[in-house]
Amino acid sequence: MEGSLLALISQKLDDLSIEARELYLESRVPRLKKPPNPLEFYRKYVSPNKPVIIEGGITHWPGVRKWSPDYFRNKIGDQTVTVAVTPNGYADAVNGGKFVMPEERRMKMCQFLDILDKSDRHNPGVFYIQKQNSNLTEEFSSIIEDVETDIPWGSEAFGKLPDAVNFWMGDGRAITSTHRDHYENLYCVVKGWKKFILIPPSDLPHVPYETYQAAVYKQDDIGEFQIIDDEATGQVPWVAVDLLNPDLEKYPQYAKCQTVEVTVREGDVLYLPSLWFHHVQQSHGCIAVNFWYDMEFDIKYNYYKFMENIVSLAR
Ligand SMILES: O=C(O)CCC(=O)C(=O)O
Repeated sequence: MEGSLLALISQKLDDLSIEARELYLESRVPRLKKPPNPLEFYRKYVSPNKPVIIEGGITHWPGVRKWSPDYFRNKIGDQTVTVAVTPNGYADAVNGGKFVMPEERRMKMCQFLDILDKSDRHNPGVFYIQKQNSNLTEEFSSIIEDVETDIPWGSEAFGKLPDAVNFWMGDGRAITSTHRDHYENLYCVVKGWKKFILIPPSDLPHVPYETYQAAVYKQDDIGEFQIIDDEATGQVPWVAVDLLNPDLEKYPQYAKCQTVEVTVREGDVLYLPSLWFHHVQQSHGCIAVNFWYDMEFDIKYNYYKFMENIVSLAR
């Protein structure tokens, strides 16, 4: 009886993701040529929880013309910044059966730029400015005049100012592993490009999860990276499948996910709705700024949490 009930629940969860595709999801992320007005943005994208690209949405920012390694060297070269360092480009990702977080280093911006342009060859590892604590306002306040501190049509649609504004810059080998956030995300590429692989929240039943011991990378005296358990953080549930090389023998249910790929180019804005899974790659030296608006904890959130509970029963 229990087995047949679980099979029935699994079938209904499959139906849910198929129906979401039939009813409202698209196989490609639509592209707008100009910023939407707040009402249109809310009605067509935020309310149905659908991603969209706004081409050229930030080309009026002075940073799109001005930001470059030379400009940063002159303007903020002596500024101390926080950098995530890993041996392989994967920060906050599964390695060797553990969930491994990066070593966080504080260094001058000019040192980081030397490492990025390879004029400093003494630093093995992949360096990525990716601290998500509103680091634009905290660590990059001297260049804030080159951008806007919110996206006006977004803030009007969300009915508030962003909860965090983050600055990202790093190595082309840096990859953000698949995860989801409870934020509405307006992701702006200032230089280079980012490639997102997206999975809609309705595919949650097919996204394999495992629980891993948390750990951090630590570079030792001879330059090798060790993985040290982080007992305080304990066990972390994380997406178990590598979207670039999915192991379908181990995780056959992943084959039912329908991923959508989208490249965000210089000057473009991606609206990444809350709870969508995302995996991110980038061009070398790519610079981005993103705005996180905490999602509404409304009926949509309630339904999603309910689905999470049902999925954990059926797994
Ligand atoms: O740009 C990246 O590497 C990751 C972005 C991301 O995960 C986010 O904005 O939530």
